[in-house]
Amino acid sequence: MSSEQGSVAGPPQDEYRILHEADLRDYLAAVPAVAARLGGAAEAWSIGEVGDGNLNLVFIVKGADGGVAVKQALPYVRLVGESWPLPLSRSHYEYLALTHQARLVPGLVPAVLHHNEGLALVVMELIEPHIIMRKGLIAGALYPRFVGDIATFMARTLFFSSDLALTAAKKKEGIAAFAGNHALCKITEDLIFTDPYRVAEQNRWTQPWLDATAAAFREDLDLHAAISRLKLIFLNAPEALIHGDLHTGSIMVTEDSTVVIDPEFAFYGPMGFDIGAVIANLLMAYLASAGHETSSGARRVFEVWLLETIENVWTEFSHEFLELWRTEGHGDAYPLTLFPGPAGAARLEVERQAYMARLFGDTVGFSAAKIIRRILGLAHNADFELIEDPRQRAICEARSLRLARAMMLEPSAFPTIGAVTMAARMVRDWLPDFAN
Ligand code: SR1
Ligand code: MG
Repeated sequence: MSSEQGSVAGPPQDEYRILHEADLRDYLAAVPAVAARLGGAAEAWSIGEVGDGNLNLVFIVKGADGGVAVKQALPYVRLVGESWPLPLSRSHYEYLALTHQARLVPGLVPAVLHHNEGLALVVMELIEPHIIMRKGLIAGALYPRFVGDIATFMARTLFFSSDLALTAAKKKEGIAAFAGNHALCKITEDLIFTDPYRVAEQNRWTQPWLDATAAAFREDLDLHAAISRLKLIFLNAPEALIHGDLHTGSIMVTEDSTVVIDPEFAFYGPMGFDIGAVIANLLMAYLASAGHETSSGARRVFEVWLLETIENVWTEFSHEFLELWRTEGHGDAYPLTLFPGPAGAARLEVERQAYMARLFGDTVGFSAAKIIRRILGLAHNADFELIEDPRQRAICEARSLRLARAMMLEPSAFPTIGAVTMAARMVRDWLPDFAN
């Protein structure tokens, strides 16, 4: 029995075991903060395992007065099984990231009610009536709050963990605190930056239609150089504490609320990896949309909204990030003493714009990498997978690969987010050879 079950966090507690329903009920009943939130008799609580992600168990528990979500890390990759072990410590990093984010963007992440290191368990408030954003996008739903919320989430979490806001000492302490999460980084390094470009047992794609494209990606040395440059940035650029897996399956939404979940891949890495993840997943939702329409043009309003959303994500993020830099840029980078007077202020502003242009370039590259991995690598996404007709699915995927390949190989053709959405609009009507 835990000595600290009433606290949100404490030292390593119970010895690890996979919790099943009865076990979980007894465990939660002994955590006062959780039992109070659920209310009523523990025997009457409903408990259901709802995890549909690739790695963990997720339980929804409901009582007379309220509900909680319980996430427990498994000692292996759920998607693959026990043959692929994975450290339980990811739960520790998820807890660290969630509590850090809660300070910076309260309301945009779930509140942590309890954490048990030994059990690799985090109990959070139940986010209701939200749904996973990816499911909403597949259904063609519009989310008017999303842009403002995700722009704020990214601007504040990235800025306040960067050298623009922190002293060098604080920044290095942050890097050290997350440095042990390297097994999760390695998943990204392999599944996103390496495997889709080589023969790898776990790769898969929509056959036979994408066979030739997959082979071409495995042989394209320019592409291999481009993805390797991006991999080096991922390995080598601890710019900020990033979420690390910010796809639309890690975002819960209603029309008027957004909550970002699942930061177990968090570490100090390149900011463009998070921004690129959001943009990539919106681009895939856009290019998958044709596969979900019941008649030609039936989802046009949704698709127009998606393209506007993609543009606004970058525009609002960059606006908010720059405002933070101008007003709260007290970190050790760009010391204000080096930029005195009006001439100094003007020169620093030029530098800020150059910084954002470089960050946008990273974002475009990472966005492309995120698209390619979902079509040629191990872990696919439901946007495409739920297109029933495999040939139609392959058409949507081929369009996405064509766009992603151009974004990765010709960054100078994508100097603005408008250039990205324009290219997406053009490729939406392109037909691959196998479709003719
Ligand atoms: C084996 S894990 C595959 C993917 O699931 C997670 O959500 C990450 O995106 C990871 O790359
Ligand atoms: Mg996840």
